[in-house]
Amino acid sequence: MAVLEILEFPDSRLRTEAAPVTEVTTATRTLIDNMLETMYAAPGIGLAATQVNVHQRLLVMDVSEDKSEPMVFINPQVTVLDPELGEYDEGCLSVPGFYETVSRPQHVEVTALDRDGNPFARQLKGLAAICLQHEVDHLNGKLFVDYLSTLKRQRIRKKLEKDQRQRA
Ligand code: QAP
Ligand code: CO
Repeated sequence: MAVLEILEFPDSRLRTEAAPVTEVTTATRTLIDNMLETMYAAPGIGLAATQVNVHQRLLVMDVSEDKSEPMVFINPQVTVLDPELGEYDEGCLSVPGFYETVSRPQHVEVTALDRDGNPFARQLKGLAAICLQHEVDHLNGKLFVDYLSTLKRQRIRKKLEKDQRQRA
């Protein structure tokens, strides 16, 4: 297994729309394992393939307290079950150091393929529902900072660009 490099805002590659996975292969499962290792190492609760510069519709999450419940979603399709919005202070491994309040539906159903390529459906509530929508946004080239004011987003962009220049 391997820890992969995570793209950081405002990298334009994070704006790529990911393509559906056409076949779940051993290469897909290797990518999933590496994404889980990368997410746990960070540590984080969710990671989309887009963030590791792989533009396929695939994401991993683990919102459990003791990091014992890895979840994998390939070609996820989200249906909102209750449109009532809830607020959550979201972060993102691609936007390190920033947390801002975002409103999203709190109860969704997701259909997807599992790591063996078998279809499944699951209802998610609370943090799991929020995290799933955040990760599906990545697959569509969208970031949580897009929900913020232009002023806040620019402030975050300038700080991260400075951090990135100092590391280079
Ligand atoms: C997405 O984000 C998420 O800034 C997953 O310095 C987060 O795992 C969805 C992280 C919250 C809903 C609510 C962020 C780690 C991890 C940072 C993450 C950081 C180190 C973010
Ligand atoms: Co994110």
